[in-house]
Amino acid sequence: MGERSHQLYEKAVALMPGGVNSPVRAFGAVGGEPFFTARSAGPYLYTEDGERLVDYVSSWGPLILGHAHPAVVAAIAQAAADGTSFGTPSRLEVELAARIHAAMPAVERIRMVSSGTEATMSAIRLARAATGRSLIVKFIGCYHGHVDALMVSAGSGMATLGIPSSPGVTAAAVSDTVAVPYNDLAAVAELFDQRGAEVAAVIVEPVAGNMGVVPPVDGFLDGLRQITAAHGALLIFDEVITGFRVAYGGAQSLCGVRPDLTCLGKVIGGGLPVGAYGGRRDLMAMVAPEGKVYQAGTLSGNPLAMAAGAATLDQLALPDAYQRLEEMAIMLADGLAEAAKASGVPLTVNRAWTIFTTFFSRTPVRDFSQAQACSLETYARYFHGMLDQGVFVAPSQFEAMFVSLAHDPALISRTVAASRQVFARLAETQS
Ligand code: KE4
Repeated sequence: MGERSHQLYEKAVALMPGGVNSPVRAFGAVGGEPFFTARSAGPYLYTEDGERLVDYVSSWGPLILGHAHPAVVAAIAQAAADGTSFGTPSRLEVELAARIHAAMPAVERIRMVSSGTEATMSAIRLARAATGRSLIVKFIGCYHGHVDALMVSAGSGMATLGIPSSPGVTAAAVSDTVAVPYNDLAAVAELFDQRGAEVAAVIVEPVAGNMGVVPPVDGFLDGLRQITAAHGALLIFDEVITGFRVAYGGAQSLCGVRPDLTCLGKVIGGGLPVGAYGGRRDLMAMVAPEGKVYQAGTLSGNPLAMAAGAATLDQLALPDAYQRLEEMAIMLADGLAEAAKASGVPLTVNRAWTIFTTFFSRTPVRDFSQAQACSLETYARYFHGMLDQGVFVAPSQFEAMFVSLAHDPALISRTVAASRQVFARLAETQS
């Protein structure tokens, strides 16, 4: 990358681990030094070295309107002029909470926090308190933030006892966590046959986005709903990615399954730090100060973040927003698939409404073990090839591609055209 990014990277590495404030930004999965962004607008990132990149990472999901949307910037500016934080309740918190509740009837009441991690951490604490049980069931390859109890990397195959996926996460912290393969309802049923009475909750991404996009197979989510209800366990939908991304009402509005608790983040903050958890009225009544389940946050419900989130949702509520997003996602996903096919590069594309992933695999990808079998080396070459063409896709095979309302069909066409050269070069070096 350019000289200014390199100089900044040198300074950044001296000050911050990997020179970044979140690991995936360091390009570790694809190699090379990360570029530094100076500013962004619409569908573009502008690097410190004057390059303009078409952005399909979307700050990992939040920037569904594109960067620096005028309505969002104006809302933040107005909120800032009225004060950056009050430490008291504010109208803006009520306004965002009301929008989310109206969009997601299962979210009968809600608590704002400052990240998706806080949302899932709080939701599992609440589930354990509400059921008096300890066991949490998650899925291999699903990521719910860096909560100790959910940092479990389990082997493939049947139910696997929690194995810490990071140093510093103790065996004790994950001793009440079990991971099973995504889309494997039989594995869930078997686990519940053996230990159902111990399970506080199943937490699931209703569309997996952290192994790359892996949609739920037919009956998977309905099955989770039935099994958890039958055993008195709660069902938690982690919609930090899918909430207001795949539809205004999130994945739960599309799959027809009503979770007991929902975790949100990303889009609801419009690019500012916001997470939230919410759900059944009787469960949320257990959260302090009404109940005894303690959870708190200095900047929870921050007025600037609330304003950015509300302004974002108001744009998404406009007619045809999701139709446009899905049409562009289809155009891009199909275009990339056709470009790869024309060059003879094996590619499997998984799409769920407005999000998708291009897997460098000859076979279907329905769980993490199949995602791991992809050619990560080819993905890395694809990433750099696209970057050389001025297109920024996720610097990891295990992430989603995001379009925004700032993209348009002409830009998608140019991206597909650029990809043809990239796939052609991949094919040359492949043979
Ligand atoms: P945050 O704490 O990063 O706001 O949210 C954690 C989280 C929870 N649940 C799901 C389904 C998520 O995808 C995430 C965070 N996603 C990652 C990558 N997809 C964010 C990128 C990063 O870690 O820098």
